[in-house]
Amino acid sequence: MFDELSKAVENASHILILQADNPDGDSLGSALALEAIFTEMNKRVSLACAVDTAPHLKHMSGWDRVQKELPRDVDMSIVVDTSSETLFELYEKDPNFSYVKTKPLFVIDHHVETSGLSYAAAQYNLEAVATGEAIYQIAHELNWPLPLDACEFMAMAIMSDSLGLTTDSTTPKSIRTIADLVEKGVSLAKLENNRRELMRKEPELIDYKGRLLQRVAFDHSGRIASVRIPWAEIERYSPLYNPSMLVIDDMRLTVGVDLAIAYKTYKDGKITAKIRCNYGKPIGSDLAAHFGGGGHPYAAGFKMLEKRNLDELHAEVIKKANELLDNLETSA
Ligand SMILES: [Mn+2]
Repeated sequence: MFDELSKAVENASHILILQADNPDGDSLGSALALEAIFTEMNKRVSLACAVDTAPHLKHMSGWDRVQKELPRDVDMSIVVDTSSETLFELYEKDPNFSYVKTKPLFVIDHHVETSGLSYAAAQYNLEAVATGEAIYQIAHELNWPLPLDACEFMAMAIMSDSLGLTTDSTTPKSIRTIADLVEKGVSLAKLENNRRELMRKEPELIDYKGRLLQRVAFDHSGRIASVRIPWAEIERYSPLYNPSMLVIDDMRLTVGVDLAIAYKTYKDGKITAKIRCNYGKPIGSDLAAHFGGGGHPYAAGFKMLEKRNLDELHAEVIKKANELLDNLETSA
């Protein structure tokens, strides 16, 4: 099944691993795992992504080897964790990407319901909870070497996309893959500790979080929790942490709450809203869409293009959320 990929890797001396414009723990872990595998096979490997690596992913050592610039002398490339051309908008404008596309390009992904990349030599869209799991399967079948760092990166990729093996798409095979990786020497405790070290917050953020929590307002009989973050606080605390992310999960995890909303007012007076819904109340994307935004059923957001009074806007949000929650309950 992976013949074409196997032959291309065998014949290549310089391999490029590409992440799309929305890098996450799975794509970075997968890229670093392939780098470790191919390095072990005495290949030269380059990593590229048009977007900066997010701060919360920097517990994966090697993240700083991911470059924005595309190399001009590769023999082949592998795109990890995406098969959508719209997610390569930034590189589409880069003349070096046209060069990359003249060489065999492979896709390793696990999102089965996508259109694919028209210029790919072959696409491997495996049924797996993460691209990390797909890579393990391919490496196993092709007898690629699996050094310990490759195993650690695959485990991090799988744990990241499966939220610690708790998502709906986690299968017995995903869990067996993790078991295999642990057998090969991966310490999940060590990986989790590295991740948590990076999540530590500055002491002043603890004080700020306390103040934010005191300002959480409850509407609609306590079913909607909201908080407002003014520009002065965005300016002061954003370099340390995203203020809404400090409290939105505590708000969502309050007994009786169906959805949590964090509003931010920017310097120009424009308002954004981040929406998080609880399990069984998937109204996030519909609510956001009503205000010109979008997202997923449980995580969505919008940005008001014109200046609005926040009290009035909030009243409209409550009204619409109320309506959507009512519809949900009558249709259930
Ligand atoms: Mn993924």
